[in-house]
Amino acid sequence: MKGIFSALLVPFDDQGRIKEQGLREVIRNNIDVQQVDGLYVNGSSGENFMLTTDQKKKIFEITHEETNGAVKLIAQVGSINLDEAVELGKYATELGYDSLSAVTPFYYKFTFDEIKNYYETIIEATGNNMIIYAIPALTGVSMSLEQFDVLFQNEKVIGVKYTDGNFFMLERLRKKYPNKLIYSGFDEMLIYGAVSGVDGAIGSTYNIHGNLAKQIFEMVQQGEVASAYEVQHVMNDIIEKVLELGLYQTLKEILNVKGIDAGTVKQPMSSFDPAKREAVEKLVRDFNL
Ligand code: NAY
Repeated sequence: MKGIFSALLVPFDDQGRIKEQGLREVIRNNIDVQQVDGLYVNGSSGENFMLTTDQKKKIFEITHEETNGAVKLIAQVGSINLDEAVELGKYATELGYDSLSAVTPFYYKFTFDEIKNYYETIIEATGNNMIIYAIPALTGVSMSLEQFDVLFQNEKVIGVKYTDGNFFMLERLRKKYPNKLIYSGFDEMLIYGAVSGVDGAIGSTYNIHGNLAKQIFEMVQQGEVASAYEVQHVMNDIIEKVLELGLYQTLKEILNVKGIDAGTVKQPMSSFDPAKREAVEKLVRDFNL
């Protein structure tokens, strides 16, 4: 379960339907070209929170079939509809996903006891392992070290996907929990996570440059931090441009330029602006993506 995981992008057509063949192409690119160690399925980058339960199941199913055991699979099943989270958790577990993950419940100001109960309910119903998905910038849920402590007491909670820039907290978690899996969540900060001793990283941009992420991660593990920093500079030049042009739309358009059918994003996100196509083509050329 260690290493670089792509937060899998999902191609949609302009009616919001999943492009199955395109999804298979995105998966193959991740495995065969980027050579990532695993896929994080139905996360933010998969536009999960805009999908129906059936669409989420379909994505779990296609991904499981296409990967056919080649890489590790984490199923993000979190939902503020706990019944849906349980249903998806059972579904992914039956398919054989290596672990579940669930975003902290959001929108309503849930108490910590409610958050704890949410995780315990999914774990109990599925019997599968759980990786907490902490992303305070999007959920507004910022857990304290003491609260992580409580969740980590459950041995089925095997780790956390830590999408935050609080490296003091990350260091504290690492020291206290050498045996829990910690995944770094912001691609532009990968090197800092790697230096902090994370077990891996999960990110959207690894769909287009997972190979660079692997280099950074491996260099840091071999003590070659200065070289890793050079690669992070390159990765961040790409990420900076992607963020400027629009995150998911641009990641998909980069794949489209390369001949991988990544489709478009799901409404209410607005589709890629064709006026930006030239800038994307230049990005692909300049960085040999
Ligand atoms: C997810 O579930 O897809 C993720 O959270 C992956 C982490 C990404 N966060 C979001 C909100 O997309 O890869 C990051 C992020 O896109 C990247 O660092 C660019 O900011």
